[in-house]
Amino acid sequence: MKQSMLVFSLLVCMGTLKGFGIGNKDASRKGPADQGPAIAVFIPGVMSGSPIYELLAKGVRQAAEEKSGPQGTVSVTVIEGGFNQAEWEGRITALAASGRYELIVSSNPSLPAIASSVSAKFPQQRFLLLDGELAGNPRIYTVRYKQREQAYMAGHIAALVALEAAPEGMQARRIGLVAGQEYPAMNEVILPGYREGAQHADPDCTVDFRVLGNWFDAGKAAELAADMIRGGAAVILCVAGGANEGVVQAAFEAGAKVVWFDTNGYGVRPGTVVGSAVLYQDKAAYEQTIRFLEGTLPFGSAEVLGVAEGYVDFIEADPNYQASVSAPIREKQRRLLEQIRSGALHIGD
Ligand code: RBF
Repeated sequence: MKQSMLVFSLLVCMGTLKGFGIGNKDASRKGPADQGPAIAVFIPGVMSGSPIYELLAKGVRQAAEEKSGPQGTVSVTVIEGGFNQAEWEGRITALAASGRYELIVSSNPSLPAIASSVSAKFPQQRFLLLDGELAGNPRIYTVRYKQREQAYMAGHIAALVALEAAPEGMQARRIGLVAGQEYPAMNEVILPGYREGAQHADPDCTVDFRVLGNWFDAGKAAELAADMIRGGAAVILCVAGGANEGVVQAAFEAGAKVVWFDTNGYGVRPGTVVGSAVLYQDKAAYEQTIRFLEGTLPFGSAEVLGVAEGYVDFIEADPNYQASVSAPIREKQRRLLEQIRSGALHIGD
């Protein structure tokens, strides 16, 4: 009796795995027979206030819901890794060592190196990593975004708004960028892309770049932003996670403007946020999780997605954008976007 029960549950397990198409799995790693695959979403930081992480969890959850049904439930566990980056590898190692998750999903440029190191110790563990790049590890699949395009669009709108706000004849136009920390994608892609986009709109525009040193201190971010505004920055792009709200508050108080990154931020402070250069990370997370559950995610490869592929964009269709940005600026921004979307303007990687 006991043995036939065991055989029965093994068969159900195998059926479940087959139904999800994720194939060559070790059935002993499964939970109860009615359970489908288990996915861990590791947030390198905290979710609240970090648009890119909110989108990640949303996309994975949506895929899991869609793929749950009579054949089993896909479970999603979201784990916040906190702001101590030295602890992330240990936390991910523990997730892999538990053997509970068919897939660990995460997002940020530092994750591929961490996952590689964990992968060497737990070679059965598979990873889906967004906002990072690594090819050649047969257990890791990555998606990176063309953030030079995203930053270029942000810089273009920022410079146009700063130019319009500048007093007649004023020579030195300035915009700002507040980053949570310095990292290669920031220093080599986002900052230069922002500057290039700005100078496309106004060749005399300069960028005041400041680094906060963390992804949460809104008070310090507000002080930084206020100082930048006093120094002449009329528009500031914020890429500082939970600290972004400090930048918005300082800009609001001083009558300056903000450009938002990753999600549609016009509603954060209508009239102060004048641009939203976004990533469709929810869409990427959803699609890649679906591919994993269907057994078609090509582990070992690295994809790079931008405007042409439909994962990087600038939001124009928002009443707050239309209300807070003048028609001539919106027209110039529209023309730039058209050039990027059509491929007439190639921004590179
Ligand atoms: N972006 C956030 O919005 N919140 C974070 O907590 C955060 N932490 C990061 C930690 C590291 C080590 C690195 C390299 C990047 C981090 N980012 C964070 C930036 C994120 O990867 C991305 O560049 C920005 O969200 C812009 O798309």
